This record gives sequence, C-alpha cells and structure tokens, in this order.
Amino acid sequence: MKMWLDKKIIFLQIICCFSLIDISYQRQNEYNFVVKEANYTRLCSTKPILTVNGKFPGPIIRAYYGETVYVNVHNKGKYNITLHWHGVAQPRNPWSDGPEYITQCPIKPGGKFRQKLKFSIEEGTLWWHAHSDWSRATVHGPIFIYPRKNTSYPFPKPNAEVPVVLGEWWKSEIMDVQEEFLRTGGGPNNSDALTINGQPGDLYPCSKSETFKLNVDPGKTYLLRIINAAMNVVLFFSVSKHNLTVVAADASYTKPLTRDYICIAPGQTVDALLHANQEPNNYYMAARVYSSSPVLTFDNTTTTARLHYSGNYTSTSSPPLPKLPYYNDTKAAYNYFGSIKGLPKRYPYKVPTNITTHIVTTISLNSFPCSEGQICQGPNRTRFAASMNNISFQTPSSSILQAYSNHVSGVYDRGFPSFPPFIFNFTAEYLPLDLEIPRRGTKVKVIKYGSTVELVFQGTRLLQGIDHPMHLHGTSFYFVGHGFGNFDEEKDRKTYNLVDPPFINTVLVPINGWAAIRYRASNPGVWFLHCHLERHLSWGMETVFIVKNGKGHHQKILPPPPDMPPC
Ligand SMILES: *[C@@H]1O[C@H](CO)[C@@H](O)[C@H](O)[C@H]1NC(C)=O
Ligand SMILES: *[C@@H]1O[C@H](CO)[C@@H](O)[C@H](O)[C@H]1NC(C)=O
Ligand SMILES: *[C@@H]1O[C@H](CO)[C@@H](O)[C@H](O)[C@H]1NC(C)=O
Ligand SMILES: *[C@@H]1O[C@H](CO)[C@@H](O)[C@H](O)[C@H]1NC(C)=O
Ligand SMILES: *[C@@H]1O[C@H](CO)[C@@H](O)[C@H](O)[C@H]1NC(C)=O
Ligand SMILES: *[C@@H]1O[C@H](CO)[C@@H](O)[C@H](O)[C@H]1NC(C)=O
Ligand SMILES: *[C@@H]1O[C@H](CO)[C@@H](O)[C@H](O)[C@H]1NC(C)=O
Ligand SMILES: *[C@@H]1O[C@H](CO)[C@@H](O)[C@H](O)[C@H]1NC(C)=O
Ligand SMILES: *[C@@H]1O[C@H](CO)[C@@H](O)[C@H](O)[C@H]1NC(C)=O
Ligand SMILES: *[C@@H]1O[C@H](CO)[C@@H](O)[C@H](O)[C@H]1NC(C)=O
Ligand SMILES: *[C@@H]1O[C@H](CO)[C@@H](O)[C@H](O)[C@H]1NC(C)=O
Ligand SMILES: *[C@@H]1O[C@H](CO)[C@@H](O)[C@H](O)[C@H]1NC(C)=O
Ligand SMILES: [Cu+2]
Repeated sequence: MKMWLDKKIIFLQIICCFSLIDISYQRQNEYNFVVKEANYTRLCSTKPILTVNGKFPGPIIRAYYGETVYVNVHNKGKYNITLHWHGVAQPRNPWSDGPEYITQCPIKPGGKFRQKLKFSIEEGTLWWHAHSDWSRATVHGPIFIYPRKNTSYPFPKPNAEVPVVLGEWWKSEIMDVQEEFLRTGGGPNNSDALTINGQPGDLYPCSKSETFKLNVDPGKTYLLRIINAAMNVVLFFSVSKHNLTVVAADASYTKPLTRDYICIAPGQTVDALLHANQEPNNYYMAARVYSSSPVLTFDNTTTTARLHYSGNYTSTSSPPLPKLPYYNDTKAAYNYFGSIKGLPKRYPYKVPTNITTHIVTTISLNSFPCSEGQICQGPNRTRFAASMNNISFQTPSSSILQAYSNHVSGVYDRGFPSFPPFIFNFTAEYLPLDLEIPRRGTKVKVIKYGSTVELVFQGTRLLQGIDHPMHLHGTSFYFVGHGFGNFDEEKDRKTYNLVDPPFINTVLVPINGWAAIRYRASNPGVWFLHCHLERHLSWGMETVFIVKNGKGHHQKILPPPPDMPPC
C-alpha cells in the first residue's frame, strides 16, 4: 500500500511538472498559451503567480528541425505581457520575436496575439519566456527541437529526454520586487530559493515531498535538456557521482565534452547526456550560484532534485550532495566555457574570416546622481544604472520595429557608437567617479544585410566588475574568444578559435574581461541585444541592431501579421 502511494505521488508529480519524454511525440503545430494566474505553494506559503496554462514551468513546445509552429497567446492576466522564443532566429520575421517596445507593443490584459515560430537552423534545446517587465520569473518553458525526419543526433540516441529548468523563486510577488528596486534606485532583493523544474528541493523548508525526481533504469542514457531560466544568477549544476557529457549548447551541437559540473548563464541552454552507470541508489542533482563579485550579495542557497535508480536496493537515507565549484570560482566557470567546441560539420555556415563590420562595446554598471524627490539607495546614495558604450538604453513607449518599418521618427535614433566613445583603462582597479555617469538614449546600430560582424564585449570595472551574459536576438553567433583585462586587438585576435567555436546565442563575458563573437548578419529585422541578467536589463544594458533588407526578394522583412498588438 505504501509503495503504491509513493508511486502515485510520483506519477502525479510528473504530470504536474513535465511528462518524461520519449522521442516520438504527438505532432502539434499549434499551441494555445493562456497567460493567467495560478496559486502555487513554495517555501511553506501559497501565492498566485503568473503562468502559461496554469503551469510552472510552462508547457514544452516540441518541433522538428525547420518546422513552423503557431502559438495563440491569450492574455488573461492583469499585466501587459509579451512572449519571446529565445534563440529562435525567426528568419525575416521579427514581428513574432517578442521583446516589449522593441518588436511589438505588449498584449494588454484580455488581448490576443498569434505568434509564428519559424524554426530554421536550430536543433536541440531552446526556451520561451515573457519579455516584458519581470514576469519571465514564472512565465517560461522549454522548447525541444528534434532532428529533421530521417536524420539523427550526432550521438547515440538516448533512452529518454528530460527537461531541467533552473529558476529562481521569490516569496514576494515578483512585480513588487521589480517595482521596489526601480523606485528606490538600489539593487533588487535576492531570490529566496533556486529551483529545478519549479521545485526548490529538500534542503528548503516544506519542499521535501515535491522535489523533482528523475527515475532512471540502470544502464540507460538520459538526455538532460538544461535551461537557465533564472533572473539574475549564473549557475553551476552537477549530478552526484555522475558525469555529464555536453552534446549541444543553445540548440547547436558541440563536440562531446565530459565534465562533472557545468556552468550555465541566464539565457543559455545545454544538452547533456547522463549515463545511469553507477550503483543503483538515490543521488542528488544540484545547482547553486556562480558569483564573482566580492561585493554583491546573492541567493546562496542550493537547489536539489533526485536521481532515483529503479530496482531492489536499500537506498542511502541521505545521499551525498554533488561537489559544485565554489561560488566565486571564476577559473572553474571559464575553464568550462573555454572547453566547449562546436561541431563544424553541423555549422550553418563557415566561421567568418572576412569581417566587414567591427563593433566594440563596453558593458558597464553605472550610477545616476540623486535628483530631488528621488529615493537613492544605490551606491554612495546614487541610483543604479547600466550601459553599453556609455549609453543607458531608454525603452521607448512604442515599438521600434513598427517605427522602423513605417518610417516613423522620434521613437529611436541611429547613433549607437561602434566603439567606446572614451578609451580608458576599462578594467583598472580605481576609476575616476565622473566616468561612472552614463548618457541616456534610445540609440540603435544599423547594419547592412550580409555584413560579417565582429562584436567585442568589453566589461569594465566602473562601479564594480561582474560577468554579463550577453544575448542577441535574431541569430546565433560564433563565440571565438574571451579573456581577462582589456581587449587587445593585435594580441587577442591571434588567440581566436576560428576552427571549432561554439555557435550560441548568449555569451558570458568574464568579469573585468572581454568576449568576442562573429556572425553573418543575414536576417533582416530589428534585433534586441542585451544583458540577460534581468536587473542589468532594467538598468539599461542593452541596445538594438537593425539589419537592413537585402536586395533579393527573400532578403526582406515579411509583412506584419494582421493582429499585431496596438500600443
Ligand atoms: C488563490 O487562492 C486564493 C485564496 O484561497 C483565492 O482567493 C484565489 O482565488 C486563488 N487564485 C487562483 C488564481 O486560483
Ligand atoms: C524517411 O525514411 C523512410 C524509410 O526509409 C522513407 O519511406 C521516407 O520517405 C523518408 N522520409 C523523408 C521525409 O525523407
Ligand atoms: C526586500 O527585502 C527587504 C529586506 O529584507 C524587505 O524589507 C522588503 O520588504 C523586501 N521587498 C520585497 C518586495 O519583497
Ligand atoms: C567522469 O569522467 C572522468 C574523465 O573523463 C573519468 O575519469 C571518471 O571516471 C568519470 N566518472 C564517472 C562517474 O563516470
Ligand atoms: C549564505 O548567506 C548567509 C547570510 O548572509 C550566511 O549566513 C551564510 O553563511 C551563507 N552561506 C554560505 C554557504 O555561504
Ligand atoms: C528485495 O530484496 C530483498 C533482500 O534481498 C528481498 O528480501 C525482497 O524480497 C526483494 N523485494 C523484491 C520486490 O524483489
Ligand atoms: C573567493 O571567496 C573566498 C571566501 O570568501 C576568498 O577567500 C577568495 O579569495 C575568493 N576568491 C576569489 C578568486 O575571489
Ligand atoms: C571581404 O569582403 C569585402 C566586402 O564584402 C570584399 O570587398 C572583399 O573582397 C573581401 N575580401 C576577401 C579577402 O574576401
Ligand atoms: C561618494 O561620493 C563622494 C562625493 O561625490 C565622493 O567623494 C566619494 O569618493 C564617493 N565614494 C564612493 C565609494 O564612491
Ligand atoms: C589597467 O589596469 C590594470 C588593473 O589595475 C593594470 O593591471 C594594468 O596595468 C592597467 N593597464 C594600463 C595600460 O595602464
Ligand atoms: C559617459 O558620458 C558622460 C556624459 O557625456 C560623461 O560624463 C562620462 O564621463 C562618460 N563615461 C564614459 C565611461 O565614457
Ligand atoms: C500597457 O501597454 C499599453 C500599450 O503600450 C500602455 O499604454 C500601458 O501604459 C501599459 N500599461 C502598463 C501598466 O504598463
Ligand atoms: Cu549584465
């Protein structure tokens, strides 16, 4: 009886969160996403959260390589909302991309928007999330993209596939957390828990029975589709006594890389094989923060889930936690990132060597001085800000894509600089305070169709150095190099990996360092470029790249759908 009960609970729990999947799935080209509130209990209390279809994390979208899928979004919540399909290039179709006031006006409460997801070169795992205010904390879910019919994975077919969605949970209502830090000018409250598939795990109060549990059979192989959906934290993830073999990153295959931990930044995804090749038992999988800054506080809790072998054995009552790198282990983080190699035979095009467009941009934390009537809980009684090339991005109140395509002026301007407007020792220990205050603007960069772009992100030590996960919409890019200190064109270009770099959509730029990416700008549209730490996005660490139409018929932005939400 007891056993039966346990099984039933496990069964229900799987239904509640995700079904564990085999590879053949019910083909579905159309999804209905109802954005609405649902009550969820975590950390001993119940509160309403915004969800899609009442689920947290939200439903999985499944598609084959190259397919087109439609999502009918219906906003039954009380907030404006937009949905973004993270890492889906959306060729010629920025209209469905989603970032609020960049490619669309929000879907208002009661409103609907039918979004088209055109999959092209992506294969592996991506995810979708809200791209308005901070609602993505609970409004997000996985996207599984299977190989084209009659083709296969570049690795042995796994016995099952499992979503592993990493997130953050606040006891307070997330909109209050956002409202409070924007009003006060200080940093946002840290989350109260990290989560795996929506569950904090049994190291937190009231979380024992709900902990996510992955049941495995000895000898079988499982494909973990890992997503960092956290708002503000980079994470280390590991499974006790088991290795992970990374086979894809950001829906692009990689050379197999076997490690006992991974590091994953907000926005990134990792496909990793887990071989159930250990003594049958109960094991923990766990995630906790990677945070390099000596001054920032962070949620230093550990989220866990269980790996449970089938069979008849006496399980250890308290299985060991996996060894995770220490919070500030920058070496562990970049040793891992630097080891990921792409799979050239699966590249969509060769790594560009003939660069036509060079862009270098600083990414900085900043402060604005306190004006009268403001609350200023930022450093030294200022208000926090952030910038790229010293411009703190001001989000307009109508869509940049609409303005661009209808030739409406006054919404944005074209002055985003291709190089830092002022050259200083970006990573020097002490920097003059007057460099700290950025300009405000809504400046975009216009790029010719077909350009080959090299973009270097240069972290600075203004205010404080920290790692930034920079994410580009509309295309993935080759991550060709990274390093610490100031980017040195002469010296550092020679260290680039132009042979087998990973092809990704979000790159973690090292603390007080730089990262270089290259790609071909062949997707016309209005594409957001931003830090995927939500607090930095809120403070202005973003810009927009507009890729112009090409001359050919198939090189132009498609017409907008008839139901674009109005402002
Ligand atoms: C959540 O629970 C509260 C208190 O029981 C209830 O008033 C509210 O209607 C519930 N909300 C939803 C969306 O179910
Ligand atoms: C896939 O392979 C099967 C059997 O070899 C064949 O009948 C079918 O036409 C193929 N489908 C495609 C889309 O190539
Ligand atoms: C943020 O944290 C502070 C200090 O713990 C607390 O007083 C405040 O209510 C919190 N704000 C929100 C929105 O949770
Ligand atoms: C993990 O991988 C390392 C290096 O490949 C290997 O030495 C070790 O035995 C593996 N551990 C397990 C549990 O498979
Ligand atoms: C986490 O932070 C709390 C509060 O600052 C501190 O007491 C605790 O020692 C920290 N735990 C770890 C593991 O660093
Ligand atoms: C499990 O193993 C124990 C000890 O070997 C045995 O007594 C028991 O009958 C087994 N249970 C099942 C369901 O096989
Ligand atoms: C990491 O943190 C520990 C403990 O706070 C400290 O002793 C160490 O110097 C830090 N390491 C780095 C690289 O900052
Ligand atoms: C590089 O690209 C430019 C512009 O497309 C072209 O004019 C030039 O010939 C190319 N150079 C090489 C070496 O391919
Ligand atoms: C705080 O501001 C004052 C006045 O502008 C300045 O002299 C001081 O150096 C600042 N301190 C820090 C830590 O930024
Ligand atoms: C820049 O600052 C760093 C860190 O303080 C220092 O090591 C380096 O020598 C400085 N570079 C120059 C060119 O001054
Ligand atoms: C940014 O621009 C402001 C206003 O022009 C200037 O005061 C500040 O020094 C600049 N900072 C940097 C890092 O360029
Ligand atoms: C919702 O969106 C509309 C259209 O852009 C805007 O006018 C309104 O101010 C927004 N509401 C909130 C609460 O942001
Ligand atoms: Cu950032």
